This record gives sequence, C-alpha cells and structure tokens, in this order.
Amino acid sequence: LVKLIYNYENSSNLVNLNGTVLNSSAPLIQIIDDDVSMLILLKDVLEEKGWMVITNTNPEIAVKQYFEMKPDCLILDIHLPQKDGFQILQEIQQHNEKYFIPTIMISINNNKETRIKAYQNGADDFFGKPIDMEEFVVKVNRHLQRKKIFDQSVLIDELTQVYNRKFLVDSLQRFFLDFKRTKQPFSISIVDIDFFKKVNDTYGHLMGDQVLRDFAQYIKRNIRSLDIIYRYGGEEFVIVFPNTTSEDAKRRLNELIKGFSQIKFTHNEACFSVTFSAGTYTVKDDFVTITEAFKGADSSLYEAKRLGRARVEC
Ligand code: GH3
Ligand code: MG
Ligand code: MG
Ligand code: MG
Repeated sequence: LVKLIYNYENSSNLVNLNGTVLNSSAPLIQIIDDDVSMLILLKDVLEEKGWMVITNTNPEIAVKQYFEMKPDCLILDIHLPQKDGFQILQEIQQHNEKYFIPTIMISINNNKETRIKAYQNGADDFFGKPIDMEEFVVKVNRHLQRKKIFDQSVLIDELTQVYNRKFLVDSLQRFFLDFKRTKQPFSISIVDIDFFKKVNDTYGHLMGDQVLRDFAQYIKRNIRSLDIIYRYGGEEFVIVFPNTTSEDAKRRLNELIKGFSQIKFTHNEACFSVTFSAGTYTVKDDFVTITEAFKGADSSLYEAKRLGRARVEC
C-alpha cells in the first residue's frame, strides 16, 4: 500500500478521500465473493472498462483490504463462508462514517426480502445472479461518477479550488508518518493575506473573492507539484513543503511574496496590489506533534505581521 499525497491537479484521480494513492489514475473496485468463477467473470468485465479490480474470497482478509485500500466501489456477495455479506456491511459501517464508498450487493436470492435487507444494511444497489452484465457495468460507472463528485466536494474548497481544511487535517497526519519513516524535514507554512479586510471594504466582497481565487491559483502555479496548498479558512491558507528545510522554505516563500505583490488587480478605474505574510515551522525532529508545529507556524506568522507584513518568519 502506497500512501502519498499528490497535488490533485497534477495527477487526476490519484488521491481518493483517504489520501490513498494508487499507481494508476483508474478507479478501484473491490469484489468479495466466494464463487471464484463469478470473481473472474466480474473482474474481466470491469477491467475491460479500464477500472482496477481487487478480488477476495475470504471475508476476514477482504475487510482488512477494504480499510487499507479504500476502494471507490464495493461489490459484495451475500452468501459467504465464515460471515455473510450483511455482517461485513455492518462491520464496515461501524468504521465508515467519514467515507462514502458505493456498495453493490449481489446474490442468488433475488427476492424482495433480501433486497430490502440489503438496502437496510447500507447497500446502495442490488443485483440478482445471474447478473445482467450490460446493466451492471452501466450502474457501476454511475456509482463511480457519483463517488468522484463526492470526494471532490468534501476535499476541495468551493471558492478557491484548492484543498480544504478537512483534507489538511488528514494529510498532515500522513506527512508526520512519512517524516518518522524518512527523517526528511518538511515545512508547514501558514499564510495570511495582508489587510484583506481593506480589500473588501474598498472594492467590495466580490472583488475580495476574486483576490482569494487569484491568490490560490498563483500559489498553486508557483509551487512544486509535491507541495500542497490548502485553504485553512477566510484569507488564511496553509502550504506544506515536503523535503524542505527551514532555509529553503523561507527562500521559496520570499519568492512567492515578491511575485504575488507584483500582480496588479483592477477594479473599475482603480488598480491595486495585495501582499501576504507567512509563518513557517520546519519539522525536523521526532518529538514534535502536529499541534506544536501548527502553533509554531502560527506564532511566526504573528511575528511576520508584527514586523510589518509582506514577509516570512520561521
Ligand atoms: P491582517 O493583515 O492583520 O491579516 O489584516 P486582515 O484585514 O487581512 O485581517 P482580518 O482578520 O481583520 O480580516 C480578514 C477579512 O477576511 C475579514 C473577512 O470578512 C474576510 N473574509 C473571510 N473570508 C472571506 C471570503 O470568503 N470572501 C471575502 N471576500 N472576504 C472574506
Ligand atoms: Mg457466495
Ligand atoms: Mg489577513
Ligand atoms: Mg486572518
């Protein structure tokens, strides 16, 4: 299992809601069925569509894989050895509040009671065996489309189209885990637009929104593809720079501050420019917690503001 974070723009589809990255941009489908010929048949048909498929006959291993891989769609047989599909669904639901993974139950028992029980247990769809493959593939495709829209809507900030705060929390944990493994220092920067209230007050809220959008896009275009920008809230953003020392982070932020300050915004006849300030904390030893790192970056940002703005402090 490879867990990395990519700038979603540079790698369409690579990140699912859990930040799990697969070595392909294809959606991942998990099929759990004890009937091997059924697994082979479904796997063939779905792979034909360009989707990635993992298959399991053993429920224990299947559940473990489900949580590791966080598939984009689950296809689940009801009658299985050891525990049935309903029990698997219940187990999954207990841990699953945060995720939305469309689940299709399949069964020989294609009667109303079974179908109702499936939906009551959290299934999104039901197919009786033998499965009508033509209809099945269309349905799976529809579920995958909805899953993609869902993932994007919970990860990405509506206004600025960069990652949101919810995703920041998840991915920071992963950066810290990566650090424990690789010992490569990385930098967390909190950046805040200077006197943004004045932009709103002088040019109006819509212009303020435009500045936020342009700011986010400017940063996104001018950081490396492995760096990530998140909107933390309001006119505050976070940038994570993997494999980056304090000096490097400072140098990059100075470049970004300088570049952004040169952008001219126009509103009716008026022309104005905007600056931002940044506070950076570089994680380089094992005992730092996420909260401490964040506090460090925040007090550096406070320093940057105090010392006159349009600057970075570490
Ligand atoms: P400082 O240099 O100290 O950061 O001053 P500031 O004016 O940038 O900071 P302050 O926190 O006083 O003001 C932030 C403003 O950002 C207040 C709020 O109305 C505005 N704001 C927050 N979110 C949005 C948004 O989505 N759109 C717009 N247009 N304004 C927003
Ligand atoms: Mg079965
Ligand atoms: Mg501000
Ligand atoms: Mg602020």
